[in-house]
Amino acid sequence: MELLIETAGESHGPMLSAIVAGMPAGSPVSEAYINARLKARQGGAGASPRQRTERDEVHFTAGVRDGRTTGNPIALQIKNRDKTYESLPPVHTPRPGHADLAGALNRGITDARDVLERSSARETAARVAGCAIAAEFLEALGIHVLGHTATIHGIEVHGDPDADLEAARARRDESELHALGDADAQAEAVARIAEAKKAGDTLGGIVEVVATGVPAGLGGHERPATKLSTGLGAALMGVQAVKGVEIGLGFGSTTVLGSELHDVIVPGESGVPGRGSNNAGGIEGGMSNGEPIVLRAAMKPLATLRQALPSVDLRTGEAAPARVERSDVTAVPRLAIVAEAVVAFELARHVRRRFGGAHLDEVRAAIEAHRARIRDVLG
Ligand code: EPS
Repeated sequence: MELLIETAGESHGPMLSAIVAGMPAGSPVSEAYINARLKARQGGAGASPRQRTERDEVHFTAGVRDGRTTGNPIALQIKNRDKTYESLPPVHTPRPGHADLAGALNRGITDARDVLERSSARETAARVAGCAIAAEFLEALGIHVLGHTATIHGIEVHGDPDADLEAARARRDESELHALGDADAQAEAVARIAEAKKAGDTLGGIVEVVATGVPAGLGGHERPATKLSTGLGAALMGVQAVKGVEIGLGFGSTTVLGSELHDVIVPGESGVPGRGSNNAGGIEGGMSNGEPIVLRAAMKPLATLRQALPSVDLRTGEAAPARVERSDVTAVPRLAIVAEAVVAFELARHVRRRFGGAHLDEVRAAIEAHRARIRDVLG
């Protein structure tokens, strides 16, 4: 059973839509849960005034009844309040770093308006809503996923999540950076964002996503396409402005010895081995190994600067400053929410692939049977 999501919609069009297909019947779907995710996605230091205009709320038009999935494809909508698409001016001077120029070259056009309307991170509202359905499914199976901000422009605001990720989520949601680190570091990063705003500049950073309760053995080592790491990497790289992804120690693993890096295998409860550490980030050989999954995604500074960078008018080929569009100073705190959502969706996709099931209860029973078999064989 393949779980799929597609979104449609432009940043200033009338609405965003998503279709999610492949969910089992009987999985809880709460509008309050999804709207809380949408609200978190809109919040955070560095967001544009647009976020005060929009009040993102999900409306289901298919696949959900009485707070449960029916097993049919799910359709949802989020209305835009700023729906000025038709009257917005053409964009002939592409912004360096944005999709504008590459999109104009892709389509052979001199007005990038249609490109930037779709490449805008506004799309992530529909994606977060669709992915939240998968997150609720995972939670019903005891799998929890949390995204939080690790750094802003190099300032470390990382803090370790609580063992109970739901407690960490409450702490994360209280932080305007969506971070778990100490208050002084967070205050420094907030001040840095204010400085960048004053200077008409933008900032990047890193977010971390942690998943607990993931059954061991999701994914597969046999082919690149079966690897959990392939899917998770693609899910994160598919988010606007993400330029790099790490699993576990990631690039940091290149500067330590193998003897320091690899997580020793130790005797564990009921015969199933445990691990001495988790530098692998819960994934070995493209499969979940039963430890928490830990991923990081790097986001570049946003490409829309109030201090416009040099560009070219695509109609004349002459130098001209890039078009200035309203934008965020940084979207890193918001990426924490989006990254959490897409990771949850990808994990749910692998749960569906591995365990199938037409109803949530069937999926739950299949996971239990898998765990019982591992205990039987190794215990
Ligand atoms: C975005 C620019 C800003 C952001 C927008 C993404 O929009 P506007 O130009 O209308 O101010 O606020 O993000 C959202 C609206 C959203 O909901 O995420 C861009 O250029 O990508």
